[in-house]
Amino acid sequence: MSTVRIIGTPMDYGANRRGVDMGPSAIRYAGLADELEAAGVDPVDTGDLLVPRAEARDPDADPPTRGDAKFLREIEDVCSRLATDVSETLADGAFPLVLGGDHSVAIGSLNGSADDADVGVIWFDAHADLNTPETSPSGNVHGMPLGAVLGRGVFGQLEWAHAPGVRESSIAYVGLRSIDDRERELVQESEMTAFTMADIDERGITAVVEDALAVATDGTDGVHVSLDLDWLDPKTAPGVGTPVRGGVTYREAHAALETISDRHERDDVVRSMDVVEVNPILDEANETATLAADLTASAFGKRIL
Ligand code: 4U7
Ligand code: MN
Ligand code: MN
Ligand code: MN
Repeated sequence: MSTVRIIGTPMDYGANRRGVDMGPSAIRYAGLADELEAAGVDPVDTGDLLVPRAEARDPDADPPTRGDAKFLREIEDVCSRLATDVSETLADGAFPLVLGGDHSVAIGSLNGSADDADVGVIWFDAHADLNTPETSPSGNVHGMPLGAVLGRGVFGQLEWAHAPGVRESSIAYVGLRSIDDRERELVQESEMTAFTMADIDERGITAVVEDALAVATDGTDGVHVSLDLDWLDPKTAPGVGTPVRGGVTYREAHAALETISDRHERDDVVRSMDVVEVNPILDEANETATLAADLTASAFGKRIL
């Protein structure tokens, strides 16, 4: 039975402090560990990384922004420790499952996962998250994790952010539907593969996820799955900070993660995962956290029969 190490990362600096720091508790409360056990894996919860309250910072210290990326120094501190935990988990032969937190936690997960390996990425998200401080319209780092690991813009000089083991050509987006004008050009000029909602409409979720798996496994040592809950339609997942209409349905989401776990059961391809952007403040009776726990269990092999 494989061991899944749950690493809570209650950080909301990247989403400009809006409540996603409560995501790990909410997902645990929704029964994640029991669901994983039912799926046939052995969950070990290592608790939460320490994420200092931004309010507790010395008010006389430098301002919380660096260039056009808010809280970048605080994010560096958390992501550096997360990267260490993720790479140690892999070295111990266990599977790192990171609970966010906002999507900037993926900078830590990916630096850890790709510490000593070439890693492909499947990015389930409404958004492209490819901004840099130079291009971001908001300054929020949760819109920049892929820009960071690819070392774009100023991130090229930040070793904690840039993950050279993640190659552009091994990244596949699934479900894109909200993209800034500048980001659209960046995606089009890049070597990444982008499956939009329109591709899912046309071809069906299973075919699209199989293609995404082909991209992320080609020439890599394994795949990192990053699940942003705003990938789903806000009617199904209301507890997210940046909802966008027209997302995948409950069934499509399950089918996608079941397709991932079917492939994983054959070839052992998935090496790390994060589940991010659950915002309990905006949720309805923990619905989105429950969905997050459920989808994660599907990714680890939970089935109806
Ligand atoms: B998420 C945005 F401008 N692109 O950069 C930005 F629209 O992790 C949104 O996918 C980012 O939830 C969304 O701030 C980040 C914006
Ligand atoms: Mn995201
Ligand atoms: Mn998103
Ligand atoms: Mn690095």
